Amino acid sequence: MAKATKAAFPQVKKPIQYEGPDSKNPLAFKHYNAEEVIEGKTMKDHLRFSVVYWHTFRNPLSDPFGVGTAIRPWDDGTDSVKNAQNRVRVAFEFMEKLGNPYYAFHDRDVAPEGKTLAQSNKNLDAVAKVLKEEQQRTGIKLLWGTSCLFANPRYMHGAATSCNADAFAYAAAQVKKCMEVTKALGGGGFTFWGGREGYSTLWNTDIGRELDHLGLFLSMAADYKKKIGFKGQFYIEPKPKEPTKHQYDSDAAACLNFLRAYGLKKDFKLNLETNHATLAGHTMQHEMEVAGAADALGSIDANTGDELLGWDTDQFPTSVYLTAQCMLSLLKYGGFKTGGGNFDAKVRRESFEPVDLFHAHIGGMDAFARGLKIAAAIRKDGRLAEFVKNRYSSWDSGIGAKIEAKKVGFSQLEKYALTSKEPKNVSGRQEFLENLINEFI
Ligand code: XLS
Ligand code: NI
Ligand code: NI
Repeated sequence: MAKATKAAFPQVKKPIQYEGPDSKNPLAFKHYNAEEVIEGKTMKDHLRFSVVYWHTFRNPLSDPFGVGTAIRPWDDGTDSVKNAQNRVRVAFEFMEKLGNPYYAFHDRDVAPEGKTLAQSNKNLDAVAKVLKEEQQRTGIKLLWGTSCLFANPRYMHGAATSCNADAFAYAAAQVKKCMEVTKALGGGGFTFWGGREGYSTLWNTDIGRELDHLGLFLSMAADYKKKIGFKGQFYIEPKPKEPTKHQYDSDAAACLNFLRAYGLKKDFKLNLETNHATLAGHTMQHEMEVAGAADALGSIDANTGDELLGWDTDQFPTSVYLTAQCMLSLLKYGGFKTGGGNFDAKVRRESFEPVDLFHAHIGGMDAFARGLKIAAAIRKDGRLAEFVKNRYSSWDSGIGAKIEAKKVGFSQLEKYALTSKEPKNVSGRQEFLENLINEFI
């Protein structure tokens, strides 16, 4: 099948090129040079950029105070399957020109929801057919699929944690289908963001029961994954609030605890999102380190919030300090295996033209490419890693090594403390280290 009939992005005639840091061309990369090799791997393979269908192709750019402003000339304004199929071709034209290797979707952003579940499944199949054609035509791959279990009113009380068992069943059926489609499209993963899995008031909520149901739901998903031989990675995406007052998957640590409690740790990794981290009162670096240390760092939703706004603004990442921190943690834990740098981000309501989608993604890709270069330079320099290593050197021999090897208990330690001098501390050198990092920014 052919591409979208009329070019949807006439300002961008050919793929965005790398022109280097001195370029003044707004439609060129200044830092993202896909084939440039860093630490033995191309930038493309390190960063594994992914475009999200929901924000980039479905977000009308409305806010609680006003209607959508987005101009998307290819969209005929209907909820038809035909319009959805045409939009797929536009999406792939965009991604071909941008040069990102991956994309991600929710079942309900790619295809319209029908009057019945059977009709919705049929619609999804009809659109997935075009997704497959376009994937084959362009070589762009599906990073992960996910089910929208939060927009339809049937999920107002949650999906897996709904008080209504019928909603749970419906959600299971929806995930089953979406997992099948994700598998058919060769998807690298499947994400569970806990849309409305949480509560608005404790007066009507049985937390224990709801968490048990969430555990059951995810176990069933893992069973079904094995049953159909879907090899993709499962991810949980932490977020502390919004839309509910308290989301059960509040942060990386809460998710890890949940996964361990329900015996699911082996089946899931985390998909961390910067804006969710900050809503949880953490930095993204904190979340990445918590996940990395638990061998659960799977993928990232590469966006950012606004320090002065307390909600999920899902902005494109532009802070090099942030991306350098992300890339340092990522490289430290061995890089992406199945995951990627997924731009779960939307242009501002005032940036309503199609070309703004290019500016936004180019900026995010360049910011991460710079972060990668900075992180690699810090690692090559070695002073930071050396400092941390030395800081823990008391554990490498003597009593520290004995503790780590579980060779001593409280009695031996008491004996040791009674016969040793007062523990001698050395400076943490925070300011020295902050200055060191700034040498590279
Ligand atoms: C919402 C989430 C969502 C997930 C996918 O805040 O970030 O977009 O990434 O369901
Ligand atoms: Ni997200
Ligand atoms: Ni989000």
